[in-house]
Amino acid sequence: MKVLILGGDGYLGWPTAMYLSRRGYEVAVLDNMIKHFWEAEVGVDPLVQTRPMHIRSQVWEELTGQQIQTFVCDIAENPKCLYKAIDKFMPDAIVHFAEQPSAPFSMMDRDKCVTTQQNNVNGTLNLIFAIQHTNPDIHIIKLGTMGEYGTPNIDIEEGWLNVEHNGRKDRVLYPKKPHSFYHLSKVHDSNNLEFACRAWDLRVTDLNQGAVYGIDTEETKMHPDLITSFHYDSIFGTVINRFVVQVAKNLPITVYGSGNQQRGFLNILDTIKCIELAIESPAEKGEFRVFNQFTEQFSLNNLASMVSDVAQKMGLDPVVEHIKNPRVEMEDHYYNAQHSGLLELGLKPNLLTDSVIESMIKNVLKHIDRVDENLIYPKIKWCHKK
Ligand code: USQ
Repeated sequence: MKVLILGGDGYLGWPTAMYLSRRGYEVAVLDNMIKHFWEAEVGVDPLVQTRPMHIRSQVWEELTGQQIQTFVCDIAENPKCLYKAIDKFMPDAIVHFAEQPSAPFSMMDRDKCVTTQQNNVNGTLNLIFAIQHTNPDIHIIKLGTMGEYGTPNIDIEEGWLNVEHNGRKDRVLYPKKPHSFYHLSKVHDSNNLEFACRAWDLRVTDLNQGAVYGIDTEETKMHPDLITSFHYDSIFGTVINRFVVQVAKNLPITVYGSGNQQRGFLNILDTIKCIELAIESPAEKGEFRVFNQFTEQFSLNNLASMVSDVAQKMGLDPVVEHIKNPRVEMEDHYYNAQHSGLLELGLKPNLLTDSVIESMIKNVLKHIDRVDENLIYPKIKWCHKK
């Protein structure tokens, strides 16, 4: 089976490409490298510099004999190159990671907000049109986010909600109350994709993913040139990855606000497995299928104490600091999100155990001199007037 991965240079796209390639899929990656530009613009750097995508692909071929084709293309700005890549590679499935992934980046100023929404919404629209034009049978696997839902005071369902109103019943897309302009961009994507399924019989799986943690996979460990991009800064770093780096560097764990915020989380290994499961059981023609892609739910306080306990056992000296929340988000709220779809497809979760946290800390310690303390505290506020 042929799989084209959009955003194949990134934290999740590249390990997914290698995983699938190693398991017999014919894989191509496509990226415009814009993330490196955004990183330079906001002055951050991954923990370890990754090798360029085409070099990683060469190293992969030397190691495994498997080819990962590369396309350099901006799907938001230059849809023609996307059409061409699809025509040339003729994928059965397209995995779409090619989006600006940071909520703080999108809240920085007008320019970053517009960049985020243009990049994400236009890119997805161009993909929808490219598929309708080339081969409507291609299965789109789109990375959405649990943050699309926000923190409603009712149970979160998997994408859809059955409603009864004035004695009549219907099934509607779950109402969304996201946390940022970034999360909103994914809501817009979901709406556009759902419409394309209804209008043009496309087949789409929208994976509403929780915050991902983890540094490596079996494949990234095969060669130093195959590592993936890992961020710990306050713009592109996700919370568990940040906490782990903070204890390794002997800096306070930065819990925003009360720390009672609850979120869904998953290991990078499970992200990749979920993609494989979605590819193997495609959505039906005309179906907009949604899975909530996370394996465990924690409060930020839970996470801080889990990371802190492990760090202490390792002889480190962790401190938990509650700092003023730079975001506008509920801190005390109900949270109960369904997530049975991927388990039913066969997902066996890799949970956040002490040994997982320990191995992440050990991994960071190897590169500890690269950690820039200036990138730890958040500088972007949701409400500029506060
Ligand atoms: N937080 C802290 N301390 C920190 C960093 C974050 O307390 O040092 C808190 C935030 O206030 C928030 C929670 O941790 O309540 C999660 O923050 P995050 O930065 O890990 O996650 P988020 O901004 O929601 O975005 C990340 C990814 C995004 C993905 C999303 C899934 O960057 O691409 O869509 O996780 S989810 O969190 O389910 O929306």
